[in-house]
Amino acid sequence: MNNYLEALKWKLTKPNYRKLRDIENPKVHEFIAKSSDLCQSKNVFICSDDPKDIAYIRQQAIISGEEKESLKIKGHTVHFDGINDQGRDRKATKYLVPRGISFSTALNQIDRQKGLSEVKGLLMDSMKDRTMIVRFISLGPPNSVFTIHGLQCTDSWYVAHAEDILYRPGYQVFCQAEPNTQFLRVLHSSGKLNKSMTSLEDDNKAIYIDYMDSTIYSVNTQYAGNSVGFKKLAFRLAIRKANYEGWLAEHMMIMGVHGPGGRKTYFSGAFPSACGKTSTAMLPGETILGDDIAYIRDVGSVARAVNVESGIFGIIKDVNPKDDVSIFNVLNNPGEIIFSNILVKNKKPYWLGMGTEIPENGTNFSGEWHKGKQDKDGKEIPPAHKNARYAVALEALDNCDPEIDNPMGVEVSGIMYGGRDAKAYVPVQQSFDWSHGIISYGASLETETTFATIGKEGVPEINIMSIQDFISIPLGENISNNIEFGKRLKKVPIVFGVNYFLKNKEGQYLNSRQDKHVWIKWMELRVHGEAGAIRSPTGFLPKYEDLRKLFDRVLHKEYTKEQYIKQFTIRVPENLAKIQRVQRFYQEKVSDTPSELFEVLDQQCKRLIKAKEKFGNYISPEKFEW
Ligand code: SPV
Ligand code: MN
Repeated sequence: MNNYLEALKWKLTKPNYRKLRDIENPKVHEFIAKSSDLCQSKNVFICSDDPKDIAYIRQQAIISGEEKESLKIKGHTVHFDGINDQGRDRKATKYLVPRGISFSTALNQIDRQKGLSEVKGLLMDSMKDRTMIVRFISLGPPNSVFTIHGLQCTDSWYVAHAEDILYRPGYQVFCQAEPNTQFLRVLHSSGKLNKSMTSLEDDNKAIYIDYMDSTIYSVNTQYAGNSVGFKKLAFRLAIRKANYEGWLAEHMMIMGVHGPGGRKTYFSGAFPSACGKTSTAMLPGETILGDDIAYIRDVGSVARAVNVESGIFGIIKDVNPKDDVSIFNVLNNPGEIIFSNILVKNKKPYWLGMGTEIPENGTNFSGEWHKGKQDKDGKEIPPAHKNARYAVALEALDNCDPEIDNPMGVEVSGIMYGGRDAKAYVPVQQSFDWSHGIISYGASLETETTFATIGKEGVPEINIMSIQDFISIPLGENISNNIEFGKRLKKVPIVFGVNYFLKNKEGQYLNSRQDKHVWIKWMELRVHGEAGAIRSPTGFLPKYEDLRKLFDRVLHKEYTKEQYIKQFTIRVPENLAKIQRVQRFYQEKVSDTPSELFEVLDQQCKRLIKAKEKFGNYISPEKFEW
């Protein structure tokens, strides 16, 4: 028996001791023992993959009050986060870096020693009268080339329960692994709690990433994006690992798109939070394999992808019976779901944009709520938070893709990038080649901040490949890794740029939410060479006739030439201004930008200027047809 296991013995019941003893990796014992010692937990619960352990966690989440069984439908519970803990907290999230290292001025970083003593100070004694729960997770399907092992210690039963819904169990994986297997570690504490069981000291929130030790510390927060370690926290470490090993860890959904003759073609897509990623993956008639994080590897010179997770932590705002049939049904039927930050009234959940009238009072993240209630700054509190969410297992959806646990992943034929861009990019376009797509759609992804992160909404920013917040290496390296990855493949996925948020001069959206389904079907045809395209300065555009047929077939909607021209007009000044912002960003903030990025953007500028000289500032797509 090693010393760490011995040291833990008095905090473990016999069954828990046995569970831990069956994992031979001494580093596992060490991390648990040191975490428990730092946080001074009263005892330690080791969660195996046994359904009894999982049921115990769920029950404790309710007994502790972190979740409430205040909803009528069986299996549904509600969790509330504190009023200042309703999204991913960028300010509180920092990379611990050794002295002399700098990733980019675009990232939050802190001297490693200083950060470690700060966060350990906050964690010290935080679990004094609580149980520390230990969860083992397999990121990606177990026993596959994609698998990464994860271990989290937390004092939140809610976090431990959410992990059960969102991730694949990993206890057996740890038991079977070699004693020296590498794994990611997360230590989380909700910190002091108030009467409603939400983190009290949110001013002292800290989410620190120690990449040197593959460890993440998170304290004084409960919002899942800051506390469920296998979501964005482990993702930050995975991006780093992927970069060094030559594969990709991406903020991407994965979906199977159904084409003519019953064929299915897989696409992955990167969108910043609250920009349509989940709703794309869930399109009716298609299959969803993942909605948030993908690992993509070169397997036999082909890009293959797995979903790192097995559940969805989805935005519930605007989920309505018309646009989101499948998930709306899931949310209204028995089954295990954790709702967070919604409004509860008469045992029913309510959220913004659900298509039903919302009551004027009830219980929400602010406690007892009534219309007109204000926060301490005099701001009106909405009935449900915009970033209210649901956590549900993917297998609850009737269109969950059957390949979800395939250890080889699925072959990715197309990759899409999309942000909130009101002005420049057309709704869908295909890149000229891999590098052009990675650079002018992925690395140039511009968007507006949304409610999914704490802070002001609607602020335009560059969000490289939609993973700006998670890149834990010099930013230029990440772009080079992407470019090189595609260049090594024999069968290169086609890269598309999409934009669901294009507006006219009057500020109205030019597309409806359903239109994305047509863009997806067009991409599927393009992958198989079954739709034409027009070569524009920014990429290949769809032809009107192809879209007209698809609108008719997919949405039973008439699609006029006028709509097409408005949506696919190349807006030269807006495109040039966008490129300039992107160039400036890389010149000022990313000292290791690969020269190819500037070359590709330069060529795009030249093409735009040439087109402008010939056709003017706003160019109908038909002008490029010949
Ligand atoms: C997102 O906001 O991109 C999410 C939820 O997927 S979070 O866990 O907060 O990252
Ligand atoms: Mn996400």
